[in-house]
Amino acid sequence: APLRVGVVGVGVMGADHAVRLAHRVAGADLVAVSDPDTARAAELAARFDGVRVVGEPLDLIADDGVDAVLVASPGSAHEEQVLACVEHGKPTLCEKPLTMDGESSLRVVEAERKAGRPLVQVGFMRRFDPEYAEMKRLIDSGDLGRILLVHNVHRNLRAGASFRSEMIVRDSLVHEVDVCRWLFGAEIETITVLAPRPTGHAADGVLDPQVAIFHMAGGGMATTEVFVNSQVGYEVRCEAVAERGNVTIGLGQSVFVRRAGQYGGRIPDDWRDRFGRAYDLEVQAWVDAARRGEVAGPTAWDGYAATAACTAGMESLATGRPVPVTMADRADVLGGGQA
Ligand code: ISE
Repeated sequence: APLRVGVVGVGVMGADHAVRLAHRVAGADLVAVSDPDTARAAELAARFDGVRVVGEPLDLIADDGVDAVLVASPGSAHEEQVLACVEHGKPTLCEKPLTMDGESSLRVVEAERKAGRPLVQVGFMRRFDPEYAEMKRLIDSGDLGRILLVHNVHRNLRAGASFRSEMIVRDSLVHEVDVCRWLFGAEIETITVLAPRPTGHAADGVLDPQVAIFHMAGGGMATTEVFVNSQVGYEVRCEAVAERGNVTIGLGQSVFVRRAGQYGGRIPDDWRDRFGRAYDLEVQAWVDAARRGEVAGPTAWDGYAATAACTAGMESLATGRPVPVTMADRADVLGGGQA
């Protein structure tokens, strides 16, 4: 039988995932949506056949007619909702960030461990992007030698006034945190987040752009520019430098147009466009794994490691100093081998 999926939170990403689940993902039925804004939830549900609106997110999670939950609410609601999913034994795909800080993410890891089986996948969709996946494959093949350094650029067209300096770390830089842990196969030991003078296009008091430096366990390093009010469009680039070669992704040059004395291509407005394929592959992989009682890709531990690094990153942004990332010992928490 298809996996009956409920979506919690129907903002930009929740609505996007609902369409994906209803029309593009095999082996899943979108059966219910929930949002504190019930009018918005009802509007979304009306676009599909047989999708219920459940007023309370926790009621949707507990609902016997829902087998699995996609959590796309604001990050501040994640801890309570994901813990409830784990308690009900429901496979969960939680949008990033897993929770608001390292300590609360560790509570999720521990709850899942007590449940005794993998239930939580974190929405780091870049791991499913064909370009990032090919970069990872090349690095892991060893053909280019050891990976030494990664350079990232992460720009958004613009951000709302509520998108404060810390969110640039917690909600945006968190993607590079995950990408670098994944590419290096190592944790971030120390993180530094600095800011040049802010753009005049950022809201008052918001430090945008920012520059982050990760020192990885084992000696690798990464630099990242995050600029959420770039005025240009959605640009995500990554260059991995290894001993005998380097790999660049995100140049976005697939369609190249020449006209009227100019040449160029399109820059997407936002992540739904640039990473549309990655989200499709991610949600399909989640559904396939959930039906087998497994998790595909980024685990609760990955979500924890990312929020722990971002918690240190937010402190660094405030103090201007490098901050060590403090994390629980993996073997202590997970009891050896388990991912
Ligand atoms: C947003 O939440 C995302 O996840 C996007 O990928 C990122 O580019 C953006 O800055 C975040 O706000």
